[in-house]
Amino acid sequence: MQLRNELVRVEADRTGTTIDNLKRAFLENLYYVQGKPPALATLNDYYMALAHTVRDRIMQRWNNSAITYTENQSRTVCYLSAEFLMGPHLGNNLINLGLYEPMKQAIDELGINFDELIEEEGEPGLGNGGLGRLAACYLDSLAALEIPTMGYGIRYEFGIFKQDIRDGWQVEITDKWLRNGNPWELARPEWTVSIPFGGHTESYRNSQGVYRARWVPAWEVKGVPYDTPTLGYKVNTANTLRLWKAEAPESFDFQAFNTGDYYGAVNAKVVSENITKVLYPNDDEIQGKVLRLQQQFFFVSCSLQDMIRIMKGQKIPMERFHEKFAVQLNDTHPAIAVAELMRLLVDQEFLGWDEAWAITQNTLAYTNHTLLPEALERWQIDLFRDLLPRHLEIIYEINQRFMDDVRVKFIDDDARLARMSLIDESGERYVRMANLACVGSHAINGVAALHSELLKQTVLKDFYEYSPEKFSNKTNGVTPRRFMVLSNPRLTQLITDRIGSGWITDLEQLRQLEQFIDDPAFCQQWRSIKQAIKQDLADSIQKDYGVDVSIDSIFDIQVKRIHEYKRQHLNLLHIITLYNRIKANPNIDITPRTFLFGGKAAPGYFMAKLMIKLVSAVSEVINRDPDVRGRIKVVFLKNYNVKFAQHVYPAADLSEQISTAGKEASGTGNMKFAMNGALTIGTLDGANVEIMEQAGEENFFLFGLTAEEVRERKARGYDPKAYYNANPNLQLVIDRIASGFFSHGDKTLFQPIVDNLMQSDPYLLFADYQSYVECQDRVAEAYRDQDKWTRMSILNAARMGMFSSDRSIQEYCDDIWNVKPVTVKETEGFCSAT
Ligand code: GLS
Repeated sequence: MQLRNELVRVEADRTGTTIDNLKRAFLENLYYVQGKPPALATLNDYYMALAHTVRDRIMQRWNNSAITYTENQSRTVCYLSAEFLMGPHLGNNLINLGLYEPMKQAIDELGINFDELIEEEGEPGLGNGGLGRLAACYLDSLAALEIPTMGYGIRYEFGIFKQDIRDGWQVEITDKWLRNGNPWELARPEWTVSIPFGGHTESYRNSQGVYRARWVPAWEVKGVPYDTPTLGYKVNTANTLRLWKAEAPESFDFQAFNTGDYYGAVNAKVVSENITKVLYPNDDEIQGKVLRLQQQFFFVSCSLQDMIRIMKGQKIPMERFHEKFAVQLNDTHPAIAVAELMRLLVDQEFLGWDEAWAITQNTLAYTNHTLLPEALERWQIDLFRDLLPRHLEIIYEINQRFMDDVRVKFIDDDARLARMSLIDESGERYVRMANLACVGSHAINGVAALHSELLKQTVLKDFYEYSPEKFSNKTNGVTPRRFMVLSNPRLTQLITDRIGSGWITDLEQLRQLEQFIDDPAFCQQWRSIKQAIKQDLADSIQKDYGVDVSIDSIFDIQVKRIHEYKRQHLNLLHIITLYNRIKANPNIDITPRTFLFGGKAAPGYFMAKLMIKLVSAVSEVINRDPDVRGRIKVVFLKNYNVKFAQHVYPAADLSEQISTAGKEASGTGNMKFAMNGALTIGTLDGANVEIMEQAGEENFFLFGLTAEEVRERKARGYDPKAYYNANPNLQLVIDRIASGFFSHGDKTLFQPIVDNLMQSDPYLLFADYQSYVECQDRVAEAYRDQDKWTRMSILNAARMGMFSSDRSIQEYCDDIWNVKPVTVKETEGFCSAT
């Protein structure tokens, strides 16, 4: 059956963009999609009507992109990631469509508060933090750069938990983000795939009498794709984020049902659907649970099978898989793709091993996102074999060939062979996913210059020595559309008034702002915008927490996942130091500060949760102590997420990037703060190094040991007590915590933190304490000269051009993916594809 290729004129209510069109479209969607007359409509109904009005205006671009890519058989980037932390879609889509202002006007004219509708949208929290948000920024830039792209991931029914704070403790609440429906996605059940699990393998002879292997799985689940468009900024490109939902096969229950085992039959359905039920809430740490491996294999197999379907649909021979697709592995979470692509090509498409291997290596590339040993993924052999018996065979085969190559390249070096093997045999046996990713990829990269160097010197040293040509650095970036244009409209306006709007897609143009640092009017505007944004945040803090904060204080902000290596507790040591100074001399002249914290702790991470409790405990004492006289305020902002982040970055004066050097792979919050004119206090860690290089040392508050010094200090035998004994201020801080001063006299509550620091201090807080406090004193001093501070703020923003994700993505396109932009054609009406 084939529709005649007729041109259909589309109704203005679907695509029109005059204020009148937009108003009519909104009312129509309210009536016909939400099924509500205005008199009965809720705020959510209004939001949904607006979302549908926007979605209608995306469809033409989305369909035209699909048609263009299909007709041109375009080379396509497939970004495989277990996490996509997209944030709210509505405002962002309006920005990318260039419809933000007209839509605001239309909605306001209808007497509805547009900003409230924007705030009404929840967010799909399908990620933990930086890694998932990076994937989202990259989709934005890929579309902006008109690169044909598929994002592939998991449609978790429950995303990252909602965080409440009760009595100072984190409480986790499930995130039912799909409760009110999701207007941004379309289910595509027609492209459902089947995912096998368990069972055994066997060999058989094919019709030519050749032995082949075959997997006889014990069970299977269906993968149903749900598509969300990802728009490029003011271009026709609309790419697809395809997230997979696990469902039970329709026929699964017949046997059990016929034998009367109704419960067993239904239970099988529950088990299948569990696979995509919930996101594991750990950042920078693995969860060695079988369900996690199921999730990984599930979405990888769904995605690779989908690519094969697309190849066949476009009649491209399978030998050209690597020419059609560039597949990026976002960390090792999708590393099973190495074995799965081999299985699909060899067992199902009947390619020879060597040809399949060349295709696999040429297709895949791997990004490493962390050096932390607790994040290196490995799977127990038995668990792995039970779930993926054929993949274990394939991995053994890859390993045997690989070991043979290493053996001749590095002769008589058994220790090296043992380290590089895909199988860890030092004790209990494991499959090493980073090794698998390295061997199966043609390119390997870290996410900041320092991190990429350390990768070569430490965790991936052997792989670097074996194939140095595979390694490169791709420093992370963030999208200026969401993190400047959408979240900071006032600054965006000021900048655009001065230098035009070219910077939005070419962030280096912000350099032009440097010419205005001696222009008092510009500086004054810059400063008053910052103050106005701080006032908005202050108002919301007053409303939500009942705490008064002054916009004349330094807004000193640390928002990120709570982790010992990120050292929120070092920040606290400084706060308590200031407090002790005030207690010792209540009339001391200190620069007022508002310390804001935000971030989630992994539910099973005891120390991180105790750190949240310590922030709350310290804030309770300080905020109400009359001696402080409001000069210091401390607030823990609950449920930090993308939506809230958009209000936080623009309001910051000071960005805390204080991880132990060598531990933070890159960081991306550091970039978002600096773009919005915050100054950074930080260590030489991750991308801080490059941020300081760009901003200039004189515009950056640097403290602490370098990664090299940290290594030396540890090698020499680090003794935190020596620092404690030598530093009376540090002593007083620790003693106050230990004494129960912040815990209503309870000496045991924070003892785990105190003991950890006194006995081992694995993240060297004590070694960096003095340097940090002195640096914070320089911050306080600098803030007193508002003119100078404002100039530094402008220079920071002006020099952050390289941290646009457009730059990062351009580098991936040129050096790793070898992919070029494809301009999507514009049509007036729409027509059926022929
Ligand atoms: C992370 C790193 O910890 C961050 O430093 C990095 O910015 C981010 C994106 O590359 O990846 N790795 C991880 O497991 N979670 C992260 O946020």
